[in-house]
Amino acid sequence: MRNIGIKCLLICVMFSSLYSVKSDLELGFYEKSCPDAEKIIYDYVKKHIPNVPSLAAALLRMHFHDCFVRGCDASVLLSSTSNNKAEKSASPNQSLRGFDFLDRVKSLVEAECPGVVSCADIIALVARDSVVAIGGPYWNVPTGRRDGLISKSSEASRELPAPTSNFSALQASFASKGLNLLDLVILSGAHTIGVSHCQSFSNRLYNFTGKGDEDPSLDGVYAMNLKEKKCRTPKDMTTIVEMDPGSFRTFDLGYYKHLLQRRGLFQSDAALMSNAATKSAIIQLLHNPLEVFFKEFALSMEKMGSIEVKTGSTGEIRKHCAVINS
Ligand code: HEM
Ligand SMILES: *[C@@H]1O[C@H](CO)[C@@H](O)[C@H](O)[C@H]1NC(C)=O
Ligand SMILES: *[C@@H]1O[C@H](CO)[C@@H](O)[C@H](O)[C@H]1NC(C)=O
Ligand SMILES: CC(=O)N[C@H]1CO[C@H](CO)[C@@H](O)[C@@H]1O
Repeated sequence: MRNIGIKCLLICVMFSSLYSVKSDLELGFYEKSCPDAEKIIYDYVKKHIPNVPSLAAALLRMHFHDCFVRGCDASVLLSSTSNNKAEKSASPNQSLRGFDFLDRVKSLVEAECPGVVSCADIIALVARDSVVAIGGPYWNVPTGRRDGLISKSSEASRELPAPTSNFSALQASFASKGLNLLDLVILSGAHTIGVSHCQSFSNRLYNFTGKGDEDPSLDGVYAMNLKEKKCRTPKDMTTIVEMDPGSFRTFDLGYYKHLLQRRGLFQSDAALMSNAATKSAIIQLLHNPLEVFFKEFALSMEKMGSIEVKTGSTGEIRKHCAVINS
C-alpha cells in the first residue's frame, strides 16, 4: 500500500485508493523494433544536460503540459498552421522551452530507426533522463505512446491549471486526469527546480484583490524582497525568479520547506497548505528522508505519463515532432 509516512494517518486511507498505474504501455516497448532507442536518448541527455542544466526543468514541464492536454501524445509539440492555433500558442505555454532539444533527439532516433519511436515517448523519456542527469529521481517510463493528430490552443488554456488556481480547482483538474491529492502534492514538488516569470505571480505582489494589495497568504518579507529585487513593476514581463530559491537546480525538499514558510511562489503552491490533507502530506514529506519524496515522485510521474495515452493503431508515429505526417 502506498503511504508517505511512517505514521500512516487518515490521509493514507484517503490517498491509497487510486494509485496503481494501469495502461497499455509496456517497459521496453522498442526492445525489438529499435533496441538502441532508449540508450541513444539517455546518452544524448546525459551528454548535454550538464551544459544546460536549466533545461531539465523545462523538459519536465513539457511532459506535464503534454499529458494534461489530450493525454501524453506530443500534441504540445505541434506547430500552429494557417487555420489552427496549436497548444504551443496558448498563454500557459508562453514560457515552454526545450523544443529544439527534443527535435535533435528525435532526429538521432529517426536516423537509427525511421518512423518507429513516437515523439510522445521521446518527451517522456527525455523528461525522466533529464531529471536523472541533474541528480533527481528515476522513474519507470513504459513506452508505446503514439502521437496525436490534433493540437488546440483553446484546450491548453482550459486543461492546464493556472498559477492562480485555488485548492478546489487544482483538485478537480488533477482528478479529471485520474490523479489524486497525493499526486497533486508530489507532482507540484517539481517546482523544486526551475524558474518562473514575474507575470505568473505578480498579482500576488501588486494587486491581489484589485485594490493594489498583496496576497496575505504570501510571506510579507519574501513579497517585499521580490518587489525590491526581482519583479520591480506590476507589468514586468521578462525577469525570471527561482521557484525554490537557494536550490533551484537541485531536486530536493526545498519547495516543501518554502511552502511551510508561506513562500510558495504561486497561489497554486500556497493552496496546498490550505487543505488539511495536503498540508499533512507536506509535513510528512519533510519528516522523511529525501528518498521517500523520490519514491513517491516516481509513482506519480508514472501515473502522469500514462494519462489518456494513444496505443496500438490510434494516432501515428510522427516523422517530425512539430508537424503531423501528411
Ligand atoms: C499544480 C498545478 C501547476 C501549476 C498551476 C503550475 C504552474 C507553473 C507556472 C506558472 C510556471 C512558471 C511559468 C513561467 O512563468 O515561466 C511553472 C513552472 C514549472 N513547472 Fe509547473 N505548474 C503546476 C504543476 C506542475 C507539474 C505537475 C510539473 C511537473 C511534474 C511542473 C513542472 C514545472 C517546472 C519544472 C517548471 C519550471 C520550468 C522552467 O524552469 O522552465 N509543474 N509551473
Ligand atoms: C476556486 O476557484 C473556482 C474557479 O476559479 C471558483 O469558481 C471557486 O469559487 C473558488 N473556490 C473558492 C473556495 O474560492
Ligand atoms: C488593480 O486592479 C484593479 C481592478 O482590476 C484595476 O482597476 C487597477 O488599475 C489595478 N492597479 C494596478 C496598479 O495595476
Ligand atoms: C513556445 C511557443 O510557441 N510559445 C508561444 C506561446 O504563446 C504565445 C502567445 O500567447 C506566443 O507568442 C509564443 O510564441
